Amino acid sequence: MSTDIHIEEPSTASADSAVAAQRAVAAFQARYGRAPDVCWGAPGRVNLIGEHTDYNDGFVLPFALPHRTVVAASARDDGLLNLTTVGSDGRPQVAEPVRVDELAPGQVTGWAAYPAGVAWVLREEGVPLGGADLVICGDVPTGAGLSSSAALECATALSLLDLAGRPVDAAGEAERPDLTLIARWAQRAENDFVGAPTGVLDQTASLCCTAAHVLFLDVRSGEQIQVPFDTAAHGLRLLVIDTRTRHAHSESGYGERRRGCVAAAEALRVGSLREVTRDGLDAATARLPEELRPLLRHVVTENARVESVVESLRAGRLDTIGPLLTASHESLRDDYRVSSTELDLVVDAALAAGALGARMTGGGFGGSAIALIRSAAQAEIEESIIAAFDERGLAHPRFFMALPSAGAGREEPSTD
Ligand code: GAF
Repeated sequence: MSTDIHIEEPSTASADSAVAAQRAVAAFQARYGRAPDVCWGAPGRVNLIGEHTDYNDGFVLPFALPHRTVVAASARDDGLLNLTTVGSDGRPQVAEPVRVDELAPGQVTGWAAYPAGVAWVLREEGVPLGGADLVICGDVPTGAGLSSSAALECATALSLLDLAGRPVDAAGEAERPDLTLIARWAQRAENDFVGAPTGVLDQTASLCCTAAHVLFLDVRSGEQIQVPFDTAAHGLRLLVIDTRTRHAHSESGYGERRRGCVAAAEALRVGSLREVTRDGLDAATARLPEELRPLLRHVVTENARVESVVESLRAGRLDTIGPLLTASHESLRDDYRVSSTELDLVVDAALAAGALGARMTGGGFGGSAIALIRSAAQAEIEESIIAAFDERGLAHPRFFMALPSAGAGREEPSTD
């Protein structure tokens, strides 16, 4: 989902969590004249496949990026929540202080609504929160469909829980909330406080992914399987191409698709579109009004594609998943209609230059695409994409290689 969180992007897409943590701690020190009590970080994500399936109770397959949002925090005893975000230029942006016990949806807007929303949910859930000072630093690209908002929500939740004496890494702690529950709380902050009707994909990815794996999540049952994803072992790379575009109708388009899925499920008298099987697709399609049929087709075929990708990965056939990624893009473009000119251009140019598969990732309407490529072909594929953008007079996209990285956790600031 797009956000307007003020975390400036690095000019290159390098990521080092210890450096991000050090920046957060230094910024906290500069603002408050003392070290923070706690420091937690949470990553952005790439969704390998399984798009717009999470709010249909289906399957998703994300991995965590090395790019992280870090929150350095200390408790206050006066009930105030102070929020500061610091861009890569070191420039702080300070939100209007709010009282934790007065937080209510709609009261805070812009980037500060995400951490404030998390404090609101924790308070509603009975977590004992006094006030807190939070300083936020990060390098998750914003507005790129790489889940910067979930990274901020999750890092905030972990920091506030730690301040409240309920850290997630406290062994033997009976009151310790699990990561799945925190993902639901962070989603609730986004849905009910910020007002974005997103699913639970991004928050689960940020909290639960592990290095060198993609995470299979069955949203209906909550089942999670860590599936090894080692592109290098196959001479491959996963390239992320950030189109640096975001289209004005992205928020309304997302909500519209989600409402369409609810209407289709109601018409079919099922709890969610997840209930429709591949074998039952034709019969179910025939029972729907024309305009809802493509939504159903996308959700059912996308769930099947996720299962096929997982099967291939578990069988050690990572090099065969390319066509499934491309088929996912075609379905999102033609049936779900959430792609964009720039995303289609990236996918077409990457495939024409030899990518094994390519697709948009995330909510769509702009943002990023991914391409599975042979390592030796990276320069040629990037050049082909740039040439396609030049030909259309479009601003160049930004490229980086995505390595499945660790999920959220306590940060150890670099001592350099
Ligand atoms: C956005 C949402 F936040 C996710 O919940 C998910 O629906 C995704 O779009 C599409 O798969 O990232």
